[in-house]
Formats: sequence, C-alpha cells, structure tokens
Amino acid sequence: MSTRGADLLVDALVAAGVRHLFTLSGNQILSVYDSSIGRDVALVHTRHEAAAVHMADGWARMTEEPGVALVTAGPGHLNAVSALYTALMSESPVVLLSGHAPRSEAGRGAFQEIDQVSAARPVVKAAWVVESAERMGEDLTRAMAFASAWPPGPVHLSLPGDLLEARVGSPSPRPVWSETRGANDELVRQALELLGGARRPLIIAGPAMGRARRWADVERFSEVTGIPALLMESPRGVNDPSLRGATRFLGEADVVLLLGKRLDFSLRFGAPPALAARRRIVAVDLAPPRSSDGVALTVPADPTVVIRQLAAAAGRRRWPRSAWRKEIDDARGTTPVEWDELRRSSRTPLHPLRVCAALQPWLTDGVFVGDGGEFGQWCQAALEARYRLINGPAGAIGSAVPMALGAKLARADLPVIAALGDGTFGVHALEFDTAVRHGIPIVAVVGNDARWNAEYQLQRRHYGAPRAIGCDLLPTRYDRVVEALGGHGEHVERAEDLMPALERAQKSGKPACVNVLIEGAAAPTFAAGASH
Ligand SMILES: Cc1ncc(C[n+]2csc(CCOP(=O)(O)OP(=O)(O)O)c2C)c(N)n1
Ligand SMILES: [Mg+2]
Repeated sequence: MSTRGADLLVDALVAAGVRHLFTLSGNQILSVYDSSIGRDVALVHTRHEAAAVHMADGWARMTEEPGVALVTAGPGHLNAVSALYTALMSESPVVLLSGHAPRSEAGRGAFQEIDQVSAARPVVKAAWVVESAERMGEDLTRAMAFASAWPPGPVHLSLPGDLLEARVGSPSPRPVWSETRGANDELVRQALELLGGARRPLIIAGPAMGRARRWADVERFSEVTGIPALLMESPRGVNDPSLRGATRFLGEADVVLLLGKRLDFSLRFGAPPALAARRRIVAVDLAPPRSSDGVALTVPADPTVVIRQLAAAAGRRRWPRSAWRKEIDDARGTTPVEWDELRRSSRTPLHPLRVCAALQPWLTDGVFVGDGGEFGQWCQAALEARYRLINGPAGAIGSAVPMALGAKLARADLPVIAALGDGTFGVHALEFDTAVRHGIPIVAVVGNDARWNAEYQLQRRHYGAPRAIGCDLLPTRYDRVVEALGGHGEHVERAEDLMPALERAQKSGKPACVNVLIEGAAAPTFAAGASH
C-alpha cells in the first residue's frame, strides 16, 4: 500500500514516542485507526471526547511528554474542547487531533463542517488546519514541540479527512522549531539583589513549575537561599486548603518572586490584603505582566531556565538566615490539632478526614488525583502524595476518573487513587467501561454526601440555609454502577470497613470504586474570606 497522509501522521507519532492515542472514533479519523494497525501505538477508546483529553492530560502531567487525543470532527471536536481548558490552566502539554470536513468540500456545507480552529483558539496555545497530506507528519511534530515549549499547554490540529486518505510521496522533513530562552546575566543579578535585600522574600510558582524537574530546581534554589517556596495551582487561590496555614504569610512577604505565575484572580490580582501593599514583585515568565500589575522587575524569559540560572548565581552570594522560611514550612507542614480527632473518629456518616486517614498509606508512594467539591478539597488539604494531579486553576469538575486512567498508563507500578465527590463522579463515570476494556486498574474513592455540597455551602453562606435549593443528589450506589461495568465495587458506611475495602479494591486488580457515605462537611479554610 502506498503512503497516505494518515500514515505520515502515525509515523510521526511513533517517532515522537507516543504510545497511546486517547480517542473516540468517527468517520473522519478512521484512516488513522487503520494506519495504527501493527504500529507501536495503542488506541484507548473512550466514552466521551472530553475524557480522551483528560486522559492525555493525566499522561502528560506524569511524564512531561505530550499526551495525544484523537477525536472526530464537529461535535466530537466540540466535546473535546471543554477539557482543553483544564490542560491550559494547569499548563499540561496536550495535543488534540480532530478529524475535519474534507478540504474538497470546504465551505459547501460538508458533514460536521465548522470552524474548529476558532472553537479551540481560546483554550489552546496554537491551532491550525493541516493544509496538505504531505505536511501531516511535520505538522504533528511541530504541534508536539510547541505543546512542550514554555509554558507547556494544549495545541490543536484539525486533520481534513480527505488529506488523511490522500496518497503522498515521501516528504522531506524540515527542522522543527524549538526555543528555550534564559535571562541575561544583568537581570539575574538584579533579581538576586532584590531578593537578597528582602526581609521576608517568597517564591510563588505556577502549575507547571510544580512538576518534576522544575520543582526540584525551585527547591534547590529555596535551599541555597533560604527563601520559602509555595506552589499555587488551585482554583481557590489564596484560600487553597492544601497550602494550609502558609497562606497567612502571603500578605507579609516584602519581595515576591513569581515563577511562571501570573498575578491573576488566584492572587487576587496582587492587591492587598492577599499581598502586602508595599510588596515588590519579580516576575519571571515569557509573557510580560500587565503594566498596571506594579511589578518591580520583569524577567522576560523561560522560568525553567531562569530558575537554574538563579540557583547557580545564588551559590556565589551569602544569604542571611531567618526564621521566616521555617515558619512558612511549618505552617504548610502541619494540620490543625482538631483534625487528629476527626482522622480517628468513627462517627457516621464518616467525616472526610476519616477517609483521608485510610487513604494516606496508599499515597505516600502513589498517585493522588483530586477533583471537585468539598470532599476533593478535604483530600487536597489532608493528603500527601508522591504525585498529585488536581483539576487545577480551571476549577472544572469531572476530570479525575479519566485523568487517573492516563496517569496509571504512565505509571502502572504505582497505586493511582482518584478522590472525588459523588456529583463529580457522575461526569465521566462511564470511563470505568474504558478502564475495564483496557485493563487499567485505578481506584476511585467517591465521597458520597448525596449533594453538590460545594454549591450548597455557597448557598448557605450567601443566601442562608433556608434558601439552599436545587443541589440535592441521591445516596446512589456508585460501587454497583462500576460492578455492572465489570469493575470491582465496595460500599462503606462504617470506619472499620474502610481499610479492608480499600485493600480489596487494590488487590482485585480491576478498576475499582469505593463508595463511601460521608458527612457533607464544608471544606477547611485557613485564610480570611473564601473566594470560591
Ligand atoms: C465543569 C464545572 N461545572 C460546575 C462546577 C461548579 N461546581 C464546583 S464544585 C461543585 C459540586 C461538586 O459536588 P460533588 O462532586 O458531590 O462534591 P461535594 O462538594 O459534594 O463534596 C459544582 C457543581 C464546576 N466547578 N465545574
Ligand atoms: Mg457531593
């Protein structure tokens, strides 16, 4: 068989080391399915296009290699787009490949013909239609490189169905664009000067800086200089319960080093009291801050490079030691004393912290995937995990089950536990079917309070308990839903049944759901005034 556009695409995917295509089938992409036969790339067929993107996102965050989703044109593409927002806000390198109406029928009302690039544009770094069959491989390689370049994030390619099917000669690949930009020495010196002169300097890192090698570099710089570092990747921003008491110190910092972190809603746009009125900010990112942000020093460079430049140069200076870093680390590292009792409590329905206590042993060397609602916030606040994947600044609920599947494919050797509310579970529950068909044994722990509790709590606060409306659910047996799909189910009402249920779920070797009846407790807060 001579080479088709689809074959060039698959050649480029294999060459880039892509091992899974998270997909949902459709007319315009069947040529890619056909081309994948006998190749070293597996199709993971999902039940919703957004789930395919979340799986690619989970894979990407675990490996720092782009995760690739493949969906069909028009409605398939639009289903996928919402999930790109989560990847965008969490700075996760994802490539969305969508089939597209044939080039030969462009503008004539083709089946499922819409302006896919415009639909994707607000939630991607770049989007384009591949213009010829010959360019399928080259454009894919560019999309992968661009997704990984700073700041990592989603890229979309629309693939016209007729170009995928078209026969081509062998194209000669052109070199792929790539760029890593560091800062000049003078800016590095000025940044260190500002930090060195501070009494209470603080590093705040954005989502991608918190992953893998980048966070190790941040910690090394923190170690050399004694400047405390916090990662901010929660939609609750300065009220992120996983920062615990450390959030109290944000407003006391006099010099703040922002590493790939914007002065956005999560930092209350840098205004007091979230940050001090007289704080000075050093902003390191390729995208410049707004002039109205009041930034003292802008370093327009790739923070992954700059943090290493800073660490190298910092080693040649003397850094004063103070109690400031220890105070923040201690506040971040300790939980309120009243939590100890809640962790041990056997009252029913179970408190979320009781569930967390049972989960912790699995996560110390495991993967925690956290998602929406008050239960999710309790888990994020209480659990320490080797890997932590959360729905992130996007604040969109529903990603945890598919994201856990992507993560488990990346790290089959580690336990992967998704902790999520009952409302959130419903969004992509049917991905347990995907998990069963593909043999991906994750464990989902559903905190079942028969309520969309986060919204119920907001209603209580804003309008008063008597006016809480519309947010009830049923105490549904989600464990039986998963059993019906061929997975393992556990239902837990009492504290003493938690550990054995989790053990059976893990040992089953099947995708499992542990449905736990919990008390609908409001998420913990450590800072004054909740934002979400
Ligand atoms: C895509 C999306 N839809 C709606 C919301 C609003 N929302 C945030 S939390 C939440 C309730 C989640 O309920 P559940 O999963 O049961 O968790 P609980 O708060 O009850 O613990 C809702 C509706 C959102 N953040 N994202
Ligand atoms: Mg709930």
